[in-house]
Amino acid sequence: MSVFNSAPIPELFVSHESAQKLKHEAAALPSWDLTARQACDLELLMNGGFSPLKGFLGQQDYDSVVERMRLADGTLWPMPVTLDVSEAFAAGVEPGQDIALRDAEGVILAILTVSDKWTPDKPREAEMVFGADDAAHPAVNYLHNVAGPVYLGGAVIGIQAPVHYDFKARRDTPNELRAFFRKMGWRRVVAFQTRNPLHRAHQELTFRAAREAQANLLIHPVVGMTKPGDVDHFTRVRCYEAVLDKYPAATTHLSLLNLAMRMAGPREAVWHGIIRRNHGCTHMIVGRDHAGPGKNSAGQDFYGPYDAQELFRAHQGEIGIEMLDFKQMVYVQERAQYEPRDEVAEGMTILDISGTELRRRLREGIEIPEWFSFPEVVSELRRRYPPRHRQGFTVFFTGLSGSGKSTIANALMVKLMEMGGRPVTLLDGDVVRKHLSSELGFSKEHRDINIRRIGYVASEITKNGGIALCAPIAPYTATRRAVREMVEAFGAFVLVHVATSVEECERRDRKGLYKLAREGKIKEFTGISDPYEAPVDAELVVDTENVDVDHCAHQVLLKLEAMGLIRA
Ligand code: PPS
Repeated sequence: MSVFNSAPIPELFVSHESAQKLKHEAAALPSWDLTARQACDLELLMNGGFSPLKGFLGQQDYDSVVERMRLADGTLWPMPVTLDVSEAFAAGVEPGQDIALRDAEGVILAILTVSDKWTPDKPREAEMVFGADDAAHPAVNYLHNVAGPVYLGGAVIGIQAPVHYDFKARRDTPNELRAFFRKMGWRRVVAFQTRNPLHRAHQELTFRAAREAQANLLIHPVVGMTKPGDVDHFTRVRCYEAVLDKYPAATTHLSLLNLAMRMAGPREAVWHGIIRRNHGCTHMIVGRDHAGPGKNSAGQDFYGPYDAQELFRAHQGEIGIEMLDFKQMVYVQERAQYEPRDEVAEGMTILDISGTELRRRLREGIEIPEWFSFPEVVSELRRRYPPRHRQGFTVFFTGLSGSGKSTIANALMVKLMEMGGRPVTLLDGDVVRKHLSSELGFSKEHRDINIRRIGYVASEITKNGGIALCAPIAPYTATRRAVREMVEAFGAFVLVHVATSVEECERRDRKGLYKLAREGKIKEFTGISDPYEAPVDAELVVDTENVDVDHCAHQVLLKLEAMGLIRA
């Protein structure tokens, strides 16, 4: 174990000449536009990061990975790496056929020789791989609400690697890293996997690990996809660069890994180990709650804080890399240094700032102490996360037709404009259907497209520091959640449920639509002949019965004030 092997790892790319030829031939093949996650997976398949995989898993390997964490031939592999597609696309593809895999701009990156096509049992995949079929887990949510219903498996022929325009010099393939280690004479390398900015606790952890293993250090942050709501990778890389000169240059390297994380805790830790082995590392740090997905829908942790270390330990020999396990690092005030929580002497004062507390301090512009982080890192974070009253945000009203969403949203808009400071845009249901979604009807599919468009525009407005007020019906929980995720990447998302009952809406029937719906003249009418899933995650529920509009809008205003989004 942990024998340094600097020999190149097999890649799936064909020669430059073959690639040119194949590219022309592939243009005529059925082609699949890769999703962001699939593009990450394909990159690591092609460059050997996912070795020994030779392509997207076929059905037999998939079943075996899901069931027992191994490929069908018994090789340890903990994560299903599958190509999920739509039913419509799958219908036109049969095993034995080649398809072209294209990036978002249409560039052909690879050819997949389809060996298998099947409809996976997603609840089973969720239970077995992620530990619960609970949509509070980001990967389970992805599985059910983002991934297509059909999987294609087969060998990949690599034509070209996805192009990245950002931080080019900081990205290395497994073979580039192996060559670098060889050149530097590094025979022992400990990898530090991270999806967060580096604070002092992390630095101490990496110092201790390198010392313990007498190894060089590879800071290996994930820049592909991480947990929704994480600090974006642009900001993080600037933070990493800011602290790099606090490390000894001769024994430290920073390299970015374009992995799409699944937040699968223990299984993910094993996967990370295999990936780091492929990148030429001999050791890997596994800390507390490695690749943890947060709380489940009952408010409990999905995995125990040290489950990942246990599973890694049990498979260490096969992973081929040594684990350096650490308990949580905490700051001991009297000793003015970081120590693993279980080594702190009795009677000492432990200081710690959680991720949630850090976000609160940034949001509210409160001091972040020097013992916690480096001033350079804090200033990058402050640049990215100005206090809330200077950030953009979205207020998303949901409720039945005629519930009063638009009226309240209009009143709120005027009040916000009166206050000034940020531009306000109202994306009202009817207005959106006129300008953005005129071709859409009211089927579930069309409603979802409509809401995602609204979410996209709202997230852009939020990103650019404005206020977006949305007032569609938005009857489906999963779609509202998708919009929340889009917006929360850039600012606050305030869901307001205008909870007027269907009886009251029908009694008011301001547009005469309920009457038509009852008569069957309008089909798929929300609340009458189509579902409305009332939110359980609303920041505010307003009751419009016996309350005037002005008061409702004022309630929202008070909520925004309480959240620090506007100043009194
Ligand atoms: S959705 O589900 O969110 O996409 O709907 P939305 O775009 O908000 O709907 C906007 C208005 O369309 C009118 N309308 C219907 N609503 C529901 N079901 C059916 N079948 C339907 N047909 C037309 C309705 O007046 C909605 O207006 P609001 O502003 O909600 O009263």
